[in-house]
Amino acid sequence: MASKYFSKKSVAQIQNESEKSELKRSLSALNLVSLGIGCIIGTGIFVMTGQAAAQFAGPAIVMSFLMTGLCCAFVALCYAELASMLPVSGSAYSYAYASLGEIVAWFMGWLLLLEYGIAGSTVAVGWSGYVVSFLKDFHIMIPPEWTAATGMHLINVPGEGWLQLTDDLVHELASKRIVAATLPAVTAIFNLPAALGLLVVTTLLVLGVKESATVNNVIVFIKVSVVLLFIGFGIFYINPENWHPFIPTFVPDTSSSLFGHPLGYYGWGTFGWMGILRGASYIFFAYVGFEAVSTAAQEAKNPKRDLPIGIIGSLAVCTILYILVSLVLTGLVKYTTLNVSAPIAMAVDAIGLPWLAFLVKVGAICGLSSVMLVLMYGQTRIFYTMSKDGLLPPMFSKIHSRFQTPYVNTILVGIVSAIVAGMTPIEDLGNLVNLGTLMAFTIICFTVIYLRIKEPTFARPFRVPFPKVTPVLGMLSCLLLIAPLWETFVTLIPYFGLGFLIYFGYGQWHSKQR
Ligand code: ALA
Repeated sequence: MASKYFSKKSVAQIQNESEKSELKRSLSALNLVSLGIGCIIGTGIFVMTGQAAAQFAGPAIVMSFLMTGLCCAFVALCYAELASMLPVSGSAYSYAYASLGEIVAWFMGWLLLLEYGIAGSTVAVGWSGYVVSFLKDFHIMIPPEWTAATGMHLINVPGEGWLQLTDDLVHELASKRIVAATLPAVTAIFNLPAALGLLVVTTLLVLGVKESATVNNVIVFIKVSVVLLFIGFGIFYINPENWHPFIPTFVPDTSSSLFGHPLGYYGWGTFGWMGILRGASYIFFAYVGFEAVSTAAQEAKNPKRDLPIGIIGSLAVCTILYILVSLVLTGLVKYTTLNVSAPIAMAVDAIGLPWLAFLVKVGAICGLSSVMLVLMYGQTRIFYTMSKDGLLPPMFSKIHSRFQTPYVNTILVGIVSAIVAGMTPIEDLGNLVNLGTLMAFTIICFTVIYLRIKEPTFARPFRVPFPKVTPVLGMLSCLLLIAPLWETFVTLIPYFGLGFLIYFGYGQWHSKQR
């Protein structure tokens, strides 16, 4: 009885679908590495690094990056084995369908909605921060109440502009003899640039604009150049004093508590070793996307060899860049000042290099636009595949007669992501994405172990080294990073419930496989 929920696509069927693909095989190993970098470098490094340093880890955010990089390396090896074995698009969802069965595949698809759809909203919020800052350089001011998540309190700090009102900010102003209550304040209504950005991306996707390999290469070039410029110039302005203390400890100062809790306290994991773990869990977002390479399986010239190169290569490049950026960033300014919406540009401004700040903003805006496009594209294609399999209604695979794109699906995803981006703070969005992705990664590592036992003889052009250890370490490190997200997990229980309701109410009755 239960077995029907675990019906599987056979590996032969998956390979058959792959061979029937009409897509042109044009991507080389280098194109695949570039595709990976195109999706990886984004809001995580341009925005969240600063926030995580200011709130959780201080300069030791570098250690958080190392930790998360290691976790992703285990997972990347597992992904590489599956991608070389089952070179189909649709990534983790398809792998689950071929190995663990339909209900797990459905659950995976539901998790990927967090990884791709909500990640699209998260990147849009990061993008909005840089757009607002960029426009301000040209004296174009968007009313502040339309630049942040619904309900967020903002105050206008002389010389710095509109900042989120926090206890720390009030305290910092007080130390400069400025009383926060006397400054102009507003409550935000909606993050309009973020929502508009997503709607533009949605329109492009409906019209069938898909990032070509060449456009991707150009954008990756711009993005990586800006990051290298930041590292190359920044290194000469580092003040090693900013790295002390490297692992700050939180000392509650209840005497100066402002809103009923000690200043600078961000809950469990505020600084210290636990702060490094919480920071690692938060900046995990910066790594999200390395497995997007696997979605290009049907367009790779030599998928069995090049997919592993693409996945592992892009992850390696980004890990090195992230570690250098976080070292330089926390060396340029005191970590406590980094809790702003465009921290890298702010740090460069602070050391007196406005031209570099300008370039950073341009690079971030271009780079984040392409990440949004890739993530939203990925989301619509996952829904498309699920609908083709009968697990979602046919409207999700309805193709526009002229543009040849799944337009209903794209418009729906676009509108929902835009509303979510306009109303939700980046921290909450990031936590949702991280939790969903880490859960998906845990299943991926488990799938490798499962298939090694169930299909030991199947051809694996890329094999995970130390197969008894690597996937287990992958699962354990994902679970470790999930631990700080337990509150987000609790808030997601209704979401998971809804997912199963849709599967039992719709999916199981319409599944083509069954
Ligand atoms: N890793 C991507 C980013 O940081 C999703 O924006």
